[in-house]
Amino acid sequence: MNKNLLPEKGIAIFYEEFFSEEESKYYFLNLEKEIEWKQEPIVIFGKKVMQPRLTAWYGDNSDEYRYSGITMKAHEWTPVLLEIKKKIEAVAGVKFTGALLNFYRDEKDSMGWHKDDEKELGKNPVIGSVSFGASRTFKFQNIKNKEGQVTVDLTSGSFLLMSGETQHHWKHSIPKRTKPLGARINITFRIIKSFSKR
Ligand SMILES: O=C(O)CCC(=O)C(=O)O
Ligand SMILES: [Mn+2]
Repeated sequence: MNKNLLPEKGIAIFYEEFFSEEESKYYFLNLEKEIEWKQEPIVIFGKKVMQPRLTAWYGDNSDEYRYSGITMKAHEWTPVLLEIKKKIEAVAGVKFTGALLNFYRDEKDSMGWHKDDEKELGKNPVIGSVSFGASRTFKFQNIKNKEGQVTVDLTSGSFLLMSGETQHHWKHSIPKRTKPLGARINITFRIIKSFSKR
């Protein structure tokens, strides 16, 4: 059985070799080529700065999704994204309706501390996160307890499933590294419960 990585107040189940090495290589090459990767600005403390990675947003319909102060318009699912989505849904027991994709070009690309708690995701979001390419360290930090930190190596072909109250009590990040690393693709599948009116 796959165990919960979190000691309390949330559920994060890690499936290390969810996809085979061969599948993972194929998915990496396909996504690197087929996805419309872009470097987008993000608003931090009211200031626009470029995100330290490339991103893309894919989903069931062409509605817009707000994420950290920016609005992204969904591209239509590609056949490969639908194939990956189907495989993780069989284990997660939910239907995902959108996915945020991240391309970390090297060890200098990163994602800062945040919670996946956009109101469009509802009260207790289910987030299915898959990784291909270079392994990166993923950190959880308990928001009340400084000592509460959990680290997991997100290896190629791994699947991390977050649910329950995780996004209320834990922040997560992908820190920059100093050791040279190759590229990594991450897909975080989400369920959009409501669309914001603008
Ligand atoms: O790259 C990762 O594993 C994390 C991505 C993430 O946290 C997000 O897209 O919200
Ligand atoms: Mn996140």
